[in-house]
Amino acid sequence: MIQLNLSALKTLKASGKQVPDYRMGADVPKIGIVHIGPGAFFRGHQSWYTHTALQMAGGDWGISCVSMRSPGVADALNPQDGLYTVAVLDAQTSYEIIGSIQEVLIAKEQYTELQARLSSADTKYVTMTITEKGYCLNSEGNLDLDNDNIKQDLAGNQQACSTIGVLVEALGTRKAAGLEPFCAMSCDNVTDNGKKLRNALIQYAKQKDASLAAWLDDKLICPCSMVDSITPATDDALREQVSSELLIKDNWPIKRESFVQWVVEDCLPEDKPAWKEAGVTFTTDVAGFENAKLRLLNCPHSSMAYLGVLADIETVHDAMQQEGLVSFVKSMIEQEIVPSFTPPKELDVAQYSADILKRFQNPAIRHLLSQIAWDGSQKLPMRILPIIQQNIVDGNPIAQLSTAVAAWCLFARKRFIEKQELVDPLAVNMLSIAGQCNDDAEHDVKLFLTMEEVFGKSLSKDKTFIGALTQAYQNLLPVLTTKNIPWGSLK
Ligand code: CS2
Repeated sequence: MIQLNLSALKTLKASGKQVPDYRMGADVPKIGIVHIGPGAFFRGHQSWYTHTALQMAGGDWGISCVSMRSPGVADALNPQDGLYTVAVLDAQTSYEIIGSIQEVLIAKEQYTELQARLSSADTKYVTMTITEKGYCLNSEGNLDLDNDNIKQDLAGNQQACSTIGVLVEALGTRKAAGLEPFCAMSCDNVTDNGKKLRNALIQYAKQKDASLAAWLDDKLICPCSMVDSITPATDDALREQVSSELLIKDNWPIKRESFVQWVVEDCLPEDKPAWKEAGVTFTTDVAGFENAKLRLLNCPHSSMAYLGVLADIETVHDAMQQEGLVSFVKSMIEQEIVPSFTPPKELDVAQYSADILKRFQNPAIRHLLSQIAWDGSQKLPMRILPIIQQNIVDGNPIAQLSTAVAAWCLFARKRFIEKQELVDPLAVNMLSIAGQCNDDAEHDVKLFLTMEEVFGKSLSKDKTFIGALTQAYQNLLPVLTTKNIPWGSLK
């Protein structure tokens, strides 16, 4: 068993094993891209697209990754030259060694190097997968100036700890050096992700330096994008599978389904990797694709996660074996989600939705519902609540979507009752509310609706929503003790 690194690849190649790697024998490329948040999704998706682009068209685009919090990815990938395996687990299983990552920096300890990378003339793109909470937005989608990290960064007496603060510092350095801004690309499940990122950067700059904010408003390009591939967290089973299949020790392989899609707003600078050749879709209507994906994949995902965890169901595949849950999700899609938005003209919504449910059936992918349940306070405002708001305006039903929100409330209570960790930036608030619940539906729902960071000012006071959520909560309440979802009584 040899450690995965360039020399290991050369050995493997010499052995005749098919180990495609664009860096085999090539010079180490320039760093043209800095990526913030090198988690599993990025390494199964954008980093794979850039690697594929290099395989197809060559070039010297290399990625410098930045971990804003933990050293785990750096400790795993740096000893193996940034190389790692993507295992595609679907009807067929395949492995590919990805070579687009050149280094992983740890922001806290390597802040000077990080700023040097971001302000280098070579760096043309900064991409990010920092999850919904990483943008420090309020419920209106603007920069939350009361966010602890933003306040600390604006105070300016220590190195920045928020992505927004780190990027604006580097953009200021680029402006002073007479360079153009880098193109900043959000690759998260955030509605209008490029617009919100751009606004947050400019709103932050306005607090520090009005001329920088004006320069950014004039020059900064932040394309919107929609990203999609089901990429569960890595587990030891995958590490063992990769080492026995490839005869190498990969510290942190990635697994994902075969489906992968990246839709990017067609406003990028000319100079870019061959992403189009690699299969990236460039379009002016990202919003349509983003709406379709958030509403037809992520909304059902979260609904299944909270209902499934309440019923002690473990994975998405397991949930798809539960007839009651599947018919509830299908009915929610048809009755309440599809009527809520206008899809891109080229998208066959029925087929797209059916394909997503088929992807959820993938028996080779063990996607934990408890992982999808993370950060619900940040996900609901992106993937469930906007649909409810739209349906109220349009006079369309919201009962099943309200059941999904009620399931999130009861999920918080389950975590409180069972003293289990609740992974969410608002966990303290959620658990405090859960601890005050007394099974009176009106009382309990009123408590959860005090979370204006989640529900916003209008929805938390909307009588139609309050009524529907209270009814849904009442219907679902027995599950806290029975762990049995009363599918028949759910709308
Ligand atoms: C999931 C997403 O964890 C979650 O919230 O809904 O990560 C989902 O797997 C991806 O958006 C699929 O593209």
